[in-house]
Amino acid sequence: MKKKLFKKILTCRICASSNLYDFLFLGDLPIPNGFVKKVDLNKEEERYPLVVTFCQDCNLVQLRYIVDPKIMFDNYLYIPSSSRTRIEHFKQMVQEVVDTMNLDESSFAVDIGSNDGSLLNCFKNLGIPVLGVDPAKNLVKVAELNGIETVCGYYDSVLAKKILEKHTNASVIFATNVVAHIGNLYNFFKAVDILLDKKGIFVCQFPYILDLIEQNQFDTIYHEHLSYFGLKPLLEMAKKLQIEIYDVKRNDLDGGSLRVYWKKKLNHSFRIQKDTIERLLKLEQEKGLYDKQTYDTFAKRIENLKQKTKKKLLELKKIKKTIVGYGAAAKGNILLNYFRINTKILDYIVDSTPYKQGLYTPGTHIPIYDESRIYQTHPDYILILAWNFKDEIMSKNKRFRDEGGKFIVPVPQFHIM
Ligand code: JHZ
Repeated sequence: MKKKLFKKILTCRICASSNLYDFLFLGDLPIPNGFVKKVDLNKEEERYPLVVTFCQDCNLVQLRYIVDPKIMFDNYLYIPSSSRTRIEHFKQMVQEVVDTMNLDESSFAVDIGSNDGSLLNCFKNLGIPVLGVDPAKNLVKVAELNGIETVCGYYDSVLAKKILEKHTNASVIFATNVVAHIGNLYNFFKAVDILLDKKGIFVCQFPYILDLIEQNQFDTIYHEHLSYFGLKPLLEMAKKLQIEIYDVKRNDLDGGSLRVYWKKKLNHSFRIQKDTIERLLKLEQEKGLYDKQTYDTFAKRIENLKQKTKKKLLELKKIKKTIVGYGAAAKGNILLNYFRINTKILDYIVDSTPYKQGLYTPGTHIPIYDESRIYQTHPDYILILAWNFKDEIMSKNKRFRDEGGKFIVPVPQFHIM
């Protein structure tokens, strides 16, 4: 019998409550980074239910169905270095930590979900020793070629102890856009505690649920992201851990992210920013993040957005306009599949990631080319699927607009620029 590749969760990942409320069903979709080779276009793709649920006890928003991580991450085509904005963000984030922690060549920085080593490269350039951890075999090879030592595997307590056989405890551990991907959060955070130096800090960052809801960022909901964090459920989880949150900061990356700073409970060298934490909790409460109705309203808005967007794109096709996509992002693939946008609407998609070029988008089978194709075919409209980088994309394609082309930004609202 074929092994089941996904499972349904019955209890909350943080508080174990079964008081879960399903509020959004985006369909049975292929995994968002499951790009298809030309020879496989006629093969049926695996599809997995994308259902979002809200824990009415600790208020964690999470996926109902969990796909086996090996299917999603053992071979991974997304790389952070495809965006200048993200690399700039990494540089600033690293510099801030290096300054506040006074890190130097005797320190040790670890990045969990280190991908091609882009973040650690910022430490390396400052002379600080580094180690990456990532499950994607293909990307570990790339990181090693970039001179970033990387352990291949899924980070947990066993792996943390193995790292300690060869390395010292970490002065700083990063996990950017990683905690949302973790199934067993308690094991993961325990593993962070194991590897962290007693004076060290752990910094995690992820797309913030408040921005997701307010800005209609439904397309950042996909199989890779098991949890959609607000501050409250994280504080709930921290009660059972040996590490605690001492500060939180919002920023604009990826449409709005939350950066959370952790330290060991026994480390008193950092003051807990109680006011900042309380203020954010108050805001979450005021914005209705702890209320299931907020999520019902969100689901309705997304359905409306789908109808409106589809209608407008079809109107453009009716008057014979050509439209292409920009950025074969994971989020783009969710938008295309949920809105049912295929080659009848988009001729092709351009993407700067060499690993994605020559492949086809999962489910919708739109061909992916390098960015220069835009200037060979001169489309009328570009639909920016990587809307989180719309400024970067529009500024590097000024010529397209100068020549009469128009950009469409699909989120938070269909908008022609
Ligand atoms: P981007 C990934 O999501 C997956 P995606 C992951 N699960 C996650 O959590 C988020 O990142 C944060 C292209 N591009 O970064 C490159 C250009 O072609 O929004 C990328 O394929 N030209 C880890 O995939 C895509 O757009 C450009 O000038 O949604 C952007 O993908 C720029 C700026 C980007 O992540």
